[in-house]
Amino acid sequence: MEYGPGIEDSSAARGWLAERGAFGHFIAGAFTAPGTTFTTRDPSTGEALAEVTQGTVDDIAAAVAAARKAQPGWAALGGHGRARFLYALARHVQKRERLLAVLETLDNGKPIRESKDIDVPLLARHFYHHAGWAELMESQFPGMSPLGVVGQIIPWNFPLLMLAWKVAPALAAGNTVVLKPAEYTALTALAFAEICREVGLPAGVVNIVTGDGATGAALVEAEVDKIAFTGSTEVGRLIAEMLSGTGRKLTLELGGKSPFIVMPDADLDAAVEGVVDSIWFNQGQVCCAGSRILVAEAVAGRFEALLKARMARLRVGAPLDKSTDVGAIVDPVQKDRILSICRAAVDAGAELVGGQAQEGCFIAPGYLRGVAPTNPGMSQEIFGPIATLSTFRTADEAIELANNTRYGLAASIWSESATVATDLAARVKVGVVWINCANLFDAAAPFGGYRESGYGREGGRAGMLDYLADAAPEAPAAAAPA
Ligand code: TXE
Repeated sequence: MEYGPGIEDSSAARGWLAERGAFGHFIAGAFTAPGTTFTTRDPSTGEALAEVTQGTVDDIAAAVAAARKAQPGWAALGGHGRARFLYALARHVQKRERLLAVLETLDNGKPIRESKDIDVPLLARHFYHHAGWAELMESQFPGMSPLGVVGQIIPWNFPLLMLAWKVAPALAAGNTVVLKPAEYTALTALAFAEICREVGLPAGVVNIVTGDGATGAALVEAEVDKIAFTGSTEVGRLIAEMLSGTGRKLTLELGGKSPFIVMPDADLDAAVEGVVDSIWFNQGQVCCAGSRILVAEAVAGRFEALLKARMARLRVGAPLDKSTDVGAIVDPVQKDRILSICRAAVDAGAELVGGQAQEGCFIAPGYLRGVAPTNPGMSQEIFGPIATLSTFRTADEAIELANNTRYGLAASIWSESATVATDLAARVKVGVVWINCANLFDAAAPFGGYRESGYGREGGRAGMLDYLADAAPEAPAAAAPA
C-alpha cells in the first residue's frame, strides 16, 4: 500500500463508527441489540470510539448454540465448499483494507504504517492460505474430522491478525467458532463480522461475543469442543485448570521473553534494524518480541552506539501519522504495568536508557542495561518498548543466557555464518527461530512455544492438525453454495 507524509484520513472509519454507535454481538449471522455496554477508546487521545456490549453467560450460550446448529452443514460442504468462503473472506478483507487498518489503529494505538502494511495484509494472507488447506482437506487429512465448536479467546496486540490465526484454520477444518475479542480492541472483529455477512457465510459459522475476562471465562465453561487462547500466561494457566478433566482440547499461546542474540560476526547495522522490528514494533506489545538482547562482548560497544543512535531517530507519536514509528500503548493499565516493571528493574540495579513515560499512553523506546539474571526486568515479560541489553563471551554462554527463562516462544539469531547460526538455532529451546531477521510471520509456518509460552501450533499443517480429530471420516461433500 502506498503512503506519504501526513495524517491518515480517518473520516470513513469515524463515519462507520458514528453510524453504528453501539454494538451488540454477532450471533447466528446477525447483530444482537446492544446490552450493557462499555466504552472502547482511542488510547492515543482517550477519545471514546464506540460502545461495546459486555457478553453474559446467556450470550455465550446463544452463540455456542448457533455454532452447534451450523456445524454439521458447514462440515458437509466439504473442503472445496468451505474454501470458496475462505477465499471470499480474504478478498473482502482486501476490499475493506483501509477501513480495517484505520479502525485497528484507532482502537489499538498501533502506527498506521503497521496496520496497513503488516496486520491487514497478513489477515488476508491467512484466509487465502487456509482456503488452500480447505481445498486439500480430503487428500491431506483422510480419516480426520473437525472437532465441532471451538471457543477462541484473543488478545489486543494484533486484534485482526489473532482473529485470522484462530478463525481461518478452524473454519478450513470444518469447525464453527465463537470468538471473544479482547475488551480493549473489539471493533475490527465486529467489522469482520460484517464481512462475514457480506460474503454470505452461513449463519452461525462465525459468532463473535464481546466482553471482558468474565465473558472469556463463560466461554471456557460453555459446551465447546476446544478452547484456543492467546493471552497472558496467568490466564492461560487458569483456563488449563478450568478445563482439566473435561476432555476438551486446549491450545495456548502465551507470553514470552525471547532472546535476540548478536554474534561477533553479525552485520551490526542489520542487527540494529532487527531490534527495531523486534522490540520497538507494535510498541513492544508482541509475545515473540526479542526483549532480551544478548550481544557478544567483542562487539557490544559498537552495537550499543549504533542502537542508541537508531533509537534516537524513532518517532513516537500519533498513530495515524504516517511517519510514526512508535504509537500508543493499548491502555493506561498496560502503560502502568510496563512502567512498574521498569521501576522494579531500576530499583534492582539496572540502568534505563530512554524509555521515558510521556503524557497519555506513550512510552519512548528504551532498553535496560546492567541487568542481572535475577533482575525483574530480565525475568518478567515487560510487553512494552523496553528491551534488556546484556553481553556474553562465548556461544555456550549465549545459549545458557538465552535458555535461562520460564518461557520458550521465539529467538532471533544474528551471524554471518550459516554454521554458527544454525548451531545456535538447534540449541535454543523455543518454538520459532529467526536467523538474521525478526518477527517475520507467515501463514505456512507453524507458530507456538514451549514451557510457559504454551502449547499447540498455529499456521501451516501443524496448525490445521490442532483443529482436527482422528475420528470417523467427514460427512460426504455437499454442493457448494453459489
Ligand atoms: O491479558 P489477558 P491482559 C501478556 C502481557 C500483558 C499481560 C496482561 O505480558 O502485559 O499479558 O495483559 C481474556 N478466562 N499478554 O491482562 O487478561 C481477555 O478478555 C478467559 C501476552 O490484557 O490474558 C482477553 O480477551 N478469558 C499476550 C484475553 O483473555 C480471559 C497478549 C487476553 O487477556 C480471562 C496479551 C479468563 N479468566 C497479553 N481473563 C500474548 N501472548 O501475545 C481475561 N481473559
